[in-house]
Amino acid sequence: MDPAITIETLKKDLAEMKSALEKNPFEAVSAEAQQQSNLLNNITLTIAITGRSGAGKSSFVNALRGMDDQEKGAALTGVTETTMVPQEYSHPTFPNFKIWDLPGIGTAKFSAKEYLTKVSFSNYDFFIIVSSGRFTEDDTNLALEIQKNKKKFYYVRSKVDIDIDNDRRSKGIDVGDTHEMMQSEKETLDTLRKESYDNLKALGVSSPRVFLISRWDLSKYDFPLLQDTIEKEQDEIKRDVLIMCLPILTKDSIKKKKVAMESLIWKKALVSCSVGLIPLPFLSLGCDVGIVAWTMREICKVFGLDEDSLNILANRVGKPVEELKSVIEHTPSTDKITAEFVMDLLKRSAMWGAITVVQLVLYFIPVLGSLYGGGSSFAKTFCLLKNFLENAVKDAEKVLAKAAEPKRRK
Ligand SMILES: Nc1nc2c(ncn2[C@@H]2O[C@H](COP(=O)(O)OP(=O)(O)O)[C@@H](O)[C@H]2O)c(=O)[nH]1
Ligand SMILES: [Mg+2]
Repeated sequence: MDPAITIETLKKDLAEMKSALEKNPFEAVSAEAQQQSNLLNNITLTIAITGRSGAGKSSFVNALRGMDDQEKGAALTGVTETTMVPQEYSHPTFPNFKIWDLPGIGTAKFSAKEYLTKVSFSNYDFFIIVSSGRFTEDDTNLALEIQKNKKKFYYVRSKVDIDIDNDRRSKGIDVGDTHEMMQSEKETLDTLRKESYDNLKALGVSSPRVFLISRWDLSKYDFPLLQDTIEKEQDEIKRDVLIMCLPILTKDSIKKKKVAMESLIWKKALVSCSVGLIPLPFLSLGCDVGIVAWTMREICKVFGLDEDSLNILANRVGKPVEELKSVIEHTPSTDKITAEFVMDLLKRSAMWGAITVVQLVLYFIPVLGSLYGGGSSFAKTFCLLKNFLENAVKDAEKVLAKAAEPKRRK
């Protein structure tokens, strides 16, 4: 594994940790790091998708999980709902990220209040109300009730790709005419925005906010804005979980994941090296190599580089998984990332254990000297994880580009 970080960047990378340690005593930061370092296992994020039957709820559930509708374990789409039973769908690689496919509110004639009780509203972090056409009184009554219960909700207008296509056809625009196509798409989106706004206004909503999406391409239209909006309205921990778990759609989503992981790895490194404070098993070379290997596998999952994520992506884009794997240069497959693998890296990582790096870390954050190994284990572990992250980012970008390439004709 080639070093992808330099000493110059190290200082910047440790800034968050330094500022946390300036504000609070080391023990408090360490305890918080312990709690947060395992956020992908400890924190549950639960989203509820609701709306009329046929609105596109189940399809959206699958899209949020990065899945095709035909994937094993995918929510069934195109079926009429007959029961009032909410269905839970976990993320394929992060089981604590749960998306609930709720029955359409119009399925049985309940009031919004009865409906929310029936679907156990308190279980969800927020609601997404989906409609493929006009929103109805059922939708707005539900939103009001959600608000009364101090939860957040977001209106989503689905299937905008169909509206765009219909408008293009009715205007007689040729698909080869990129300029005309883009112009027509913009007009359709403007019309839909105005229509949804007026529609909700007429139903008594004071300042409606509607996000236009297509299940077939979450990187387009308003999905990125929806994601940003939800993230801003979540607390820091849940926001990071959301960022880590949502599918990689663009280079920007890779960037966000990187930032979220950066704030996680110093905590992981601290926990793995806090052996002077808390005795831990599996110790070798001054840090808990088990935690380090686990973190590396987590990084792979967050960046979609593990076997399961790659298979799901291959299925979604209709390409052989080997084609996607062929561009991964730096990240080993997750089954190879074991404690032995980490030990081997630590032994070979001369530069990261170098006196200059340790001195820099200690000069910057002196309290780390109280850790087992006088800070050198921390410096090594942190650099190792940071390096792994940088490499995973590079590979994730290549996989994203490969997945987006047009399919080869047979
Ligand atoms: N073109 C297009 N079709 C969609 C979209 N979302 C859902 N559909 C289709 O609409 C139909 C109903 O979707 P489904 O997810 O089963 O709706 P639900 O009853 O609300 O769960 C299915 O045939 C989906 O394939 C979308 O964004 N674009
Ligand atoms: Mg459904």
